[in-house]
Amino acid sequence: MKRNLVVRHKLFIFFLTFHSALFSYHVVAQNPIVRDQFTADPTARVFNGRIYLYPSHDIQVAEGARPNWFCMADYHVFSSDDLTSWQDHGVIVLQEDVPWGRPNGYSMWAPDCVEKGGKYYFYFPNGPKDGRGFAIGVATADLPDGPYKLEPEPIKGVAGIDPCVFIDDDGIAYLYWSGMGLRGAKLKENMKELEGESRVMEGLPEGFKEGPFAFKRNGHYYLTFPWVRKEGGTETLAYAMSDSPLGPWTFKGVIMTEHDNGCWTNHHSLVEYKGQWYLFYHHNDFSPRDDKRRSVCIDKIAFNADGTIQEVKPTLRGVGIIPATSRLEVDRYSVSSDGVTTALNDTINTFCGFHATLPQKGSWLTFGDVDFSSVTDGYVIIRVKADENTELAVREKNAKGKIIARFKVTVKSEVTRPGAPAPFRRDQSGQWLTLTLPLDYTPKGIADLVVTCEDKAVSIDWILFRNRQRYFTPVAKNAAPSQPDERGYIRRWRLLEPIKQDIRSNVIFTDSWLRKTFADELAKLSKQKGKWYTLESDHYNMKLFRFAEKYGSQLYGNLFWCETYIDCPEDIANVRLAVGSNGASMWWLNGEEVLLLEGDRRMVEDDGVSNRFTLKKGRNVLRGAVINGPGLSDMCVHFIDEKGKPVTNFQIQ
Ligand code: FUB
Repeated sequence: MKRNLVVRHKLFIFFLTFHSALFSYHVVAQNPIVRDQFTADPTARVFNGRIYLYPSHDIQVAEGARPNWFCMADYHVFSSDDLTSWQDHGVIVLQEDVPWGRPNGYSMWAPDCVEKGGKYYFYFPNGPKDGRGFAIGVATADLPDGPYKLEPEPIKGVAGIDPCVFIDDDGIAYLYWSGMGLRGAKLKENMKELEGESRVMEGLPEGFKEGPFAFKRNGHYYLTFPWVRKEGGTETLAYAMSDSPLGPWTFKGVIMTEHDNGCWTNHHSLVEYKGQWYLFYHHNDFSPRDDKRRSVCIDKIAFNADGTIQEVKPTLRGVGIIPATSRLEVDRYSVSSDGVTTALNDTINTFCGFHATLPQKGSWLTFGDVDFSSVTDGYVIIRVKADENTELAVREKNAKGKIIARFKVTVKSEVTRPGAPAPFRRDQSGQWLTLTLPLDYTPKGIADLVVTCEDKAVSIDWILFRNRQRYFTPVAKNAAPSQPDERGYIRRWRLLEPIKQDIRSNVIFTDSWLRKTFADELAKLSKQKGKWYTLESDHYNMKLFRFAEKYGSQLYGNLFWCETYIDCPEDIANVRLAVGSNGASMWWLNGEEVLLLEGDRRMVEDDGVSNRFTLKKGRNVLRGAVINGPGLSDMCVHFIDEKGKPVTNFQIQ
């Protein structure tokens, strides 16, 4: 039975590793940084310019494991080059494979990994097959993410947990661990044996200590460790300094105070990456009622001029610049107004993440360091839960900052903003809405994102930005003339801001109705106050609906005036205008009506073809009016010759 379990676990791990290798997970992370599994006891190392994370891997208590206790069966390694996007390289060591370990010990506690002479040495604690307590083993690899080859025996003379290896500037390596106090010893050149006896580190304060992490900075040696400073307390992170790698040490104080929710352990490492020091530590965010299932977090850490360390306050936001086009978990905010709260989305499946609640009008939260450089012009998508008529705004910089988009949630009409489309989706519970709105304003570069409650309470899960698909490009005043495309389609048009029409149904588009409407509108055209836009379409057709979406005040029920200047090198006789439009349209060449497409139409190429005419040498003015009630509007226009072939020997201004 036990063997079956082992085989099944191995198969499961094989699947996960294989799956990871094929589809290695990329998560864009705030705190906690790994969002699909528990991770604890983080050791971060920089290898070849990339940051590698070696945590232990908490799982729910497995059959045969000690109840209500730590339960760890393997190690994963993760890496990143920006501290926000983490790749899971899968399992590197599995308890069943450790030659000297208990195959079902579930005691793969805090590990470490260092590089020496181009080889990677992975150190890990585990329960030995033939005894109680813990031993520390080594596995070696040619690359930081393995494959790792396990040593047949654990390191002799070491009984304990939480190995940490520090290699000094002279190349001598030291092993520190927790076992009858915090101990340290030199390692032999082979990195797998102690050189002489170990000793208890002197000068450390009274109280429980474990999880040593040693490093050197500006000639100072540091020994940092989780420390229970008061009877019945929980772990802080603390440190001592020395001028020698094995002490004696001078105790300096606390780096991080006890977790305020009672999570008993903390465990950490410090690393410098791209000129900034970071503290990696753990907390039980994804398991608030069980502090043996923990998750790795990162925050910046700073040193004083004398080398002492400044205390770190844990943040939800964590570190790193996050692209606006990835999911911004704004519930992990940097700062907020009073009363803003966060809660799990699903208290059973906690990896569904969190949401933040802004309790009242005027509440806000700020999510720092969002990179907008890849957002040109597009949409903001936001997942919210709110009552009828609740309004919220997404802003730049602060609670009074420039509005990026403003939302009004109405349960019946879903979402409204004058003139804006708001596609939405509801989740299965019917409570959460995913709303999409065009941007009123696009921040530049790196900016802080702020969500403000403009009305009643609102809960927010995440926000992300999407670029608008490009439909056309504005043409500069002195731009060179354009050419018809290879099928003769005219892509450059001057378009007047859409003119609102009260049209409930397109069945009214009869010949007589259209003639009267167009004649009335044409008479008013020179007095129209709307703005003209010169645009080059990215497609053979001009997507008038998208034009209205960007420049209009309403999407549906519009009349579009379109003009283009056709410059011919010579007279071109026997030409016909061929048009498709959605909906009806009317066309004039040099002031003369040439074509009317009546009725409710879809845009079909060459749907209407005019009588023959001559395009005169020099400038010709082609003008069109497209009208549509409900539905998408667009049009495609080209000239064709006697044989129906496109006419292309002209330029367009
Ligand atoms: O993760 C198991 C143990 O909890 C570690 O080895 C300790 O440092 C503490 O974090």
